[in-house]
Amino acid sequence: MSETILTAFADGVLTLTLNRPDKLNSFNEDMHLALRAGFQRAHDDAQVRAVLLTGAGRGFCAGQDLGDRDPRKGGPAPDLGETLDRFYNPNLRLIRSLEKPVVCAVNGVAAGAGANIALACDIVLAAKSAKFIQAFARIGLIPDAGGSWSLTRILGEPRAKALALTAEPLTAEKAAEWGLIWKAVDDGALMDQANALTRSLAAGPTLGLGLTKRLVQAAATNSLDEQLDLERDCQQAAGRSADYAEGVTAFLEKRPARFQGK
Ligand code: T3D
Repeated sequence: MSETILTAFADGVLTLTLNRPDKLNSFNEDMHLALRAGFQRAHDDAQVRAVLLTGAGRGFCAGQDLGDRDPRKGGPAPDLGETLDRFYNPNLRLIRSLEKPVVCAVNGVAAGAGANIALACDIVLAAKSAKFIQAFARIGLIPDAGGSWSLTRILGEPRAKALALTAEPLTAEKAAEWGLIWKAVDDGALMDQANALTRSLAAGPTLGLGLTKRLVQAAATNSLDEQLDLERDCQQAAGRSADYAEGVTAFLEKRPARFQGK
């Protein structure tokens, strides 16, 4: 059986490629667990300074493998609350809590939970031909994998509701125009740009970048006072890092900095 997640490591970048191209990289249990192992490695391994998530073949990810949910096979209705708890939500939490940059290169259609896993990443680049589809409404489900949260926070209720209720495809360019993703790029340039971006983040002051991620995420629920306190604490930690000393020294010596992520 082929691997459902392809893993590669170079220059501080852990690249995780969803690899069920015949099914548009839709999720089965094995792929959930392999993705979780990849993000857990990113948490545990100090050599990993940034993560790049992408898909094999023409799609990024079509969400849940619906072949595994075929009601015609009989049996009781599945407990989808349980599958979210067991499979989707742990991966969402690992991505959001990882204090290292996660870049997502959306190489093709991103539907259902596939779209929302992309949106959980820190910087999303998408091929211009890619589309984001909140496909849940087509099959009687609700937006999961954090979609009801991220769509609403990023886009506001009017656009979040329209996308979720209609399941209308959103082009990559429109997603970028709306601020849902960072950039839509020419298809042929996607992986070069995503690789270059992730490598440059991995070579950066990743301790400070991780703290920055924590701050931006906390801002959504913190009051200004809470956020000012958190900025103080994070700046205190950043100010004690070797990377800060190196950054200032490199500036004064007029040379590129050599950051170590600590
Ligand atoms: O169940 C739980 O645990 C709860 C969690 C749910 C999370 C969810 O993600 S629910 C939403 C599930 N996803 C969908 O509803 C999307 C289903 N797919 C599509 O609507 C379309 O495939 C796309 C719009 C994504 C792409 O359309 P198109 O025309 O480019 O490709 P296609 O021809 O439909 O698909 C190509 C192949 O991939 C095809 O297989 P075949 O006929 O060549 O053998 C198709 O069946 C397969 N495929 C695509 N999506 C899925 C899939 N197979 C299984 N599950 C899929 N989700």
